[in-house]
Amino acid sequence: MTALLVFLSLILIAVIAIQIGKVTELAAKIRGEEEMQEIINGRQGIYMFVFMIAFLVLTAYTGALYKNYYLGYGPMTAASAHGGKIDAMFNVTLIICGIVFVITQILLFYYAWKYSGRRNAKARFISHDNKLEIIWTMIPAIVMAFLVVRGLDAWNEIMADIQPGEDYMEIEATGFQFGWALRYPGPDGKLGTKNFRLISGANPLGQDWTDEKNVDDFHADELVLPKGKKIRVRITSKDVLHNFYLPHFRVKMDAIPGIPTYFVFEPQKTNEEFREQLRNYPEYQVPSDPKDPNSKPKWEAFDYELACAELCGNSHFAMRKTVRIVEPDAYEMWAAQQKSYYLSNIRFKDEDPNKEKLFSSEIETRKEEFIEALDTALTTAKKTVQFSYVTFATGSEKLTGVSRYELDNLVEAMKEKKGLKIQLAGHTDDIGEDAQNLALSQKRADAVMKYLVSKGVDASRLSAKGFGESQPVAANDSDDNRAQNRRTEFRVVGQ
Ligand SMILES: [Cu+2]
Repeated sequence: MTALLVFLSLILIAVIAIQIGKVTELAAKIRGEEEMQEIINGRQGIYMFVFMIAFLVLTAYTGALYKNYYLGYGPMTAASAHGGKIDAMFNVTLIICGIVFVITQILLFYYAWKYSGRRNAKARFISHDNKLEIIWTMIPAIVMAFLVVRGLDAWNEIMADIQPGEDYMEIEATGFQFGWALRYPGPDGKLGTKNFRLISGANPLGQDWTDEKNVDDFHADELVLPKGKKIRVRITSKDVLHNFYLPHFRVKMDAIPGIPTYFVFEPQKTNEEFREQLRNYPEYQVPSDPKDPNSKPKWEAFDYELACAELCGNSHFAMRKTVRIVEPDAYEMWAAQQKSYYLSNIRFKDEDPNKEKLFSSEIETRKEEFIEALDTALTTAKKTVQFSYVTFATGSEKLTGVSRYELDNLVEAMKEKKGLKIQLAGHTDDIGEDAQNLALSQKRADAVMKYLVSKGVDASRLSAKGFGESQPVAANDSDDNRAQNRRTEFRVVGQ
């Protein structure tokens, strides 16, 4: 129905326009062409003038109407240290261009009205005027120089890298189709090295696991940062061009495959503080979900966002991520809960190049574990300690490289407690011949004893016995249980 009405209106307007044209033509014939032309010129001059006023008034009106949605004004005041500078720069440019814009529009339409075609009027012709040339070259040149110098100054300040000795935190954002992989440096504060040749299903960023700085690096699903700390974001891409964009912080930088870029900024308002900033404006008091009038108001549902500002493919929108700026304590708590990617996904798996060695942090925690277990054996009725990390090559008595760390803890304890005497015991699961298992467990217990002796423990304080499959700690009915039964232990026989 509406469509029909619109269609009919359009036809009506067209008919009216044609009729007016015919009437004007007729009137022109009656009055004479030239006289008629002059009347039309005058009328069009007035239309020009009316259009100018309507246009400028509406421009100013819409500008004022939507001011609370623009970055840089009222609720959208920047949330970073450098953001205010960028906003101020934009404002100065906007004011200068705005003044020029209004003046030129007024002159354009005013002249169209004032000098609308008249009989006998003659145009003044100026072939050249030095003064005029100088004026309209100098003024823009001075204004441009002012804007450029100011802009360069701000650019150098905002794009400056971290200075030596400055306190900062570095994170890494890798863009891919379609998402961001965020990597944090972990407790050591350093991001590990990467190599694109190492990228695989298990190693999505190509981290080099032989670099110890990678051991504690963790990957995060959301961008969480502490307030008031300088953040250096290392920005890269795995496939096409992306763009790391944090609108509320005025951070925007291309993510380019093969060329790492960076951006340094300092968040100054937590999400909570920014919500308070939005709260005072009516635009943010409407329901956040337009379909549900009972949903939280917009200001309360607000979260900062990380977006990709490069149209990088058909699911480009899916690169949006929530950003949380929190107080430094809350950040520390969050970071402490994050799990190292390497330790939880790679450590001791096939792709781990460090299977044969332990990192200092692991040596320390395992030592603590061992001391506690030994302490329990010495002070309670439970006299047996099971080695948690002593393992052998499959089917043989050859100790694996990492076994030595736990055995060294035992060596140290034996040297400290002079009266300590122990019996080493080997156990297997039920797979294979009984006699063979018994022999293998004896050989394994002997191998451990040999190692301890080689480290200077007196052989008289040691004995070794293989129990084969005779003393299982779990039913041999699953792979996990069998693994529990394959074990090496020692029993305190004197202290
Ligand atoms: Cu993208």
